[in-house]
Amino acid sequence: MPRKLLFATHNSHKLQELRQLLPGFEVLGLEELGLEEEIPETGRTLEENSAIKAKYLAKIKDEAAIADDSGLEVDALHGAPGVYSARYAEGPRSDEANMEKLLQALTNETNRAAQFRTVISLVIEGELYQFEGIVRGHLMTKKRGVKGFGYDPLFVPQGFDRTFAEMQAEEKNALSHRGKAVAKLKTFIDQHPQLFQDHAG
Ligand code: ITT
Repeated sequence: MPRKLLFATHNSHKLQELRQLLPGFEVLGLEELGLEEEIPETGRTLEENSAIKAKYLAKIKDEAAIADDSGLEVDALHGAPGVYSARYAEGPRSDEANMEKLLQALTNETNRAAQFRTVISLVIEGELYQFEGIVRGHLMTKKRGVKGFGYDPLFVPQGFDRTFAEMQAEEKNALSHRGKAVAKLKTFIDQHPQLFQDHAG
């Protein structure tokens, strides 16, 4: 029987990526757990919001839980949109509007360097553990590709000439901020089997 892992997300793309990255686990998102409400992300950093989401779910379910808070940090914008990446553009949440706003903010900007950063939180037995993943790269001046989600059509990881949206999921996962953070989470799980036997088995 695969071990269950509760994941405090409403983002179906993140959920899909986590499932691919953690094949030995049955990863359950908020919808499947019958939790429709938005968890208030009142923190000012990825670390804070990631912890808020994992603690919220761990408390409600009285079980171990994980969360992912992530963002695109653009060098020329001093790290923006960062923690505000999901709602960068005004109005209803839209990847398209976010990308348009970003392209406008970078008009005539020659420094296109950026990174995706994620902080995965694990709350287990009342303790919080965090795992960070970063992928550096640069931003295109036009969208390319249709795979992935969020800002993927604009982001080319270092050493490549294709955007994340032009890559198969496996290729993105092998390079991505989320892939790197999950690799650290996996190492932690392997090093603490007793924690997972008791609480998520
Ligand atoms: P949950 O809080 O429910 O997990 P969310 O989409 O609101 O989902 P965040 O608050 O962490 O998640 O916002 C992250 C945003 O950063 C996300 O909506 C995308 O716009 C962007 N982002 C994060 N990871 C990305 C990735 O792998 N590819 C492209 N964009 C990404």
